[in-house]
Amino acid sequence: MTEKIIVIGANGQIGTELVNALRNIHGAEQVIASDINDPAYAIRNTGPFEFVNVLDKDNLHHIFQKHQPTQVYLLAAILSAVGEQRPKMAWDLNMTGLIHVLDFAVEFKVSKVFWPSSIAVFGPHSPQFNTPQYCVMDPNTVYGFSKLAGERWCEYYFNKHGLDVRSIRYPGLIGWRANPGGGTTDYAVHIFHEALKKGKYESFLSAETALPMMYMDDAIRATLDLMNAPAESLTIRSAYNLAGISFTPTQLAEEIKKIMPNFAISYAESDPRQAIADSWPKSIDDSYAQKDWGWKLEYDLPAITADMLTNLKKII
Ligand code: VAH
Repeated sequence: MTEKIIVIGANGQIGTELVNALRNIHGAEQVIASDINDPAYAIRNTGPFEFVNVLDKDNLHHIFQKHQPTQVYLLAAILSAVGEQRPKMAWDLNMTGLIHVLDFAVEFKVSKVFWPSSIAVFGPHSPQFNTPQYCVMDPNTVYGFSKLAGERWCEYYFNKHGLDVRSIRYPGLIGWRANPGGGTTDYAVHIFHEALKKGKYESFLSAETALPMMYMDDAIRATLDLMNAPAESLTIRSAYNLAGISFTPTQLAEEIKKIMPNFAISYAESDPRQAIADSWPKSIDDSYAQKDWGWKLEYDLPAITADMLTNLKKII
């Protein structure tokens, strides 16, 4: 069957990479990039584009009516740090936007929907190490509990409406093709840009703040592996834990110094994102993803560091 895929939030860190990956697989014309803003440079003139505001039901309904999508990827969201500055806007976009898309996916019989969750669904009382798929989840950021509630909605639409919606609890994502947008893990991308531009970087997270991270190439492959898995093999309809690799700003700086010996890292006195990071797990158990759809990580910290510096050097 010829797929017709809509990516909503195509300008974002994940969206731009997903649009390119999906266009390489299905052909540019089969993948409609959409966003509330003009197309980002990374996807401009590479295929069809629509303006979409997930909070405008008429606009969204028109796009579903016009394109009759077979798959929808909803990536539009406000992330953890910005979400604490604009809590009501974050809740509205992350929650109401999701429900609009779930409803239209049912109405237009979309065969598969993808929606990103995050390790931000865990909180201060969740196990901090090797955090399991099922445990206490008391997220204390609007972003975190909007993702937790979103997981509940996804599982509800699967059970009540038979909608094949799939999701992943992404760790922090690191990539060179598009910048992150207002998260707590953004330091792990900014550090590479600053290392190449200035030879130094002031981290807004403290030296020993360990967080689960993942290279974007792994994250995109995981997303497509999950979406291509046979429905009957999936035992999780909230969102799959995905571990990535855990490291601290110090460990990342040490890895950069192996390639750029003069690079220097310093640490900000205090930053509101530190409390968010401290509420998140330090490492994740992703055995369900390994069992259900054969997940296997490829990029470790040395590979991430080498690939980021090699590619950013060409565009900075
Ligand atoms: C954030 N990049 O920092 C996102 C992510 C696990 C973190 O969800 O908000």
